[in-house]
Parts: sequence; C-alpha cells; structure tokens
Amino acid sequence: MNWLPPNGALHGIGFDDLLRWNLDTIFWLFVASQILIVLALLLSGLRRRPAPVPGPVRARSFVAFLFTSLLPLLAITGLYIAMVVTSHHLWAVSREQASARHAVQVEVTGVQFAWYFRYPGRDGIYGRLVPDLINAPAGNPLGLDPTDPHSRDDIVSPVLVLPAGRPVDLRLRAQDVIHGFFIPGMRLKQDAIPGMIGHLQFTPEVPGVYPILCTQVCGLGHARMQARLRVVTPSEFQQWLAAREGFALSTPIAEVPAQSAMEERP
Ligand SMILES: [Cu+2]
Repeated sequence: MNWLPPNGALHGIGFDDLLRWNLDTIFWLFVASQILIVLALLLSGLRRRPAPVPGPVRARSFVAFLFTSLLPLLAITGLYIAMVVTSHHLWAVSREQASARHAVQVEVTGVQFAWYFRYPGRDGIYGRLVPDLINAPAGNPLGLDPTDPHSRDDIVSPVLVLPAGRPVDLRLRAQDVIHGFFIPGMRLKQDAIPGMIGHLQFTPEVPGVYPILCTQVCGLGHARMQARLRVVTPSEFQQWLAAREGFALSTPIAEVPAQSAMEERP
C-alpha cells in the first residue's frame, strides 16, 4: 500500500524508505507488546500462588532480569539510535551541506498569504530589499529597491519553476509571521521565520507540477496560501527565465487565486 504522493526529488526515496521502516518497526513492536501482555495475563491466571508470607522480598534471578528487562531495553535503545542516525543523514542531505557550486538559486518568501519566488537574474546576486517599498498591488511584493543595480534583473514569480536534474539552493525567509514551507512531492518541509534565513538543498528529478503549501496557521487566509512548483526541462527553464528577464520590476505579480492555485499557469 502506498499512500504517499508521487516523489519527484532525488533524496525522496530515502525519506520514503525511512518512513516505511519506522512505521513497520513500530507496528511490529506494538504487536509483540500486545502478545506479551496477553501471555503474561494468561500465565499469571493459570498459576496458583500461595498467599505471600511476610518477610524480605526475594531477589529476582539475574537470568530472568536479563531476558525480561535488560535485553529488550538494549534492543529498543539500539533500534532508536539506528533510527536517529539514519534520519540525521537524510536531514543533513537537504540542510547541512553547502549548496553545489552550480546550484540554481531561488529565494522563497512567505507573506500573508502567498509564496513569492525570487531569482537573482543574470548577475547572480539578489538585489536590495527595502521594507518601505513593499507594495504587492503595484507589483513589488518584496520591496525590491529599483536604485540597486542588482535588483534590476531580479525575477519575482508566484510560481516556483525549476529545471529537472539540477541541484537547487532555496533561501527561505518570511516577511511577517512564521510560515511553513512544504512541498510534499519533493519531501521538503521547513519553517520560514521572520528575521532568519534558512536554506534547503535538493534536486528535483521528475518533471511535473507539485503543490506547495503553508503548514503553519499564519492567519485567516492560511488555507489559501498555496503555490505550485513546476519542474521543467533545463531548456524550458532557460526559456522561462529569458522571457522574464529585463522587466522584472515592471511586471505586476498577481497573487495566486485560491481556486486556480493548483492549475497550470505560465
Ligand atoms: Cu503561511
């Protein structure tokens, strides 16, 4: 049975395997514990014991202690240590390594109630942001400073478009409150926190459209805070970038409407 959404990321297989292994292990531990409880109840019911005689309690034999307490405890401790080590390796893959030198750079900004994606443009440098200049209806939802030369080629989009097969470095920020950046199809989830910059590294592999959600209740419009990731071929990605370069600051950015959030839109 596979109830997980289709995986489109390179590291996703490891996450899915770990999740299934965790669930299987917990299921069989639960079954084993229930069998032990029933057996203990049956055995204690069958055995007729004489009334306890007052006096010092006899020390249990070491062998009984070994098999009923110490070994199960050590086995479960070992199991949990293995789970932590395996999951930390997967965590480190997307969070604790420097991004590849040729990684596609995209900045993700969570705002009540939309996600915006900024590409640094040809110069590879994100332009300056000035909070006083934030004006979403006028097409500047992030407050890009038009006097900064690095801002002029920045591309801001309500859709995250990425090329398949290339490493990506996402720079996560929030403009107002804490938002939860979540792409189920890429097995990625990380909070965007005001005043902090977070990073996520991954490689999208399978072209397609993937929902992006917010997983922190960030206000009344939280439920409609949805966007889309479009994974395209590298040539389609270059075309998409080229079509937007040059007029990044003059193109109004429509907020993603609730109904059409999952539909295909250029
Ligand atoms: Cu949110």
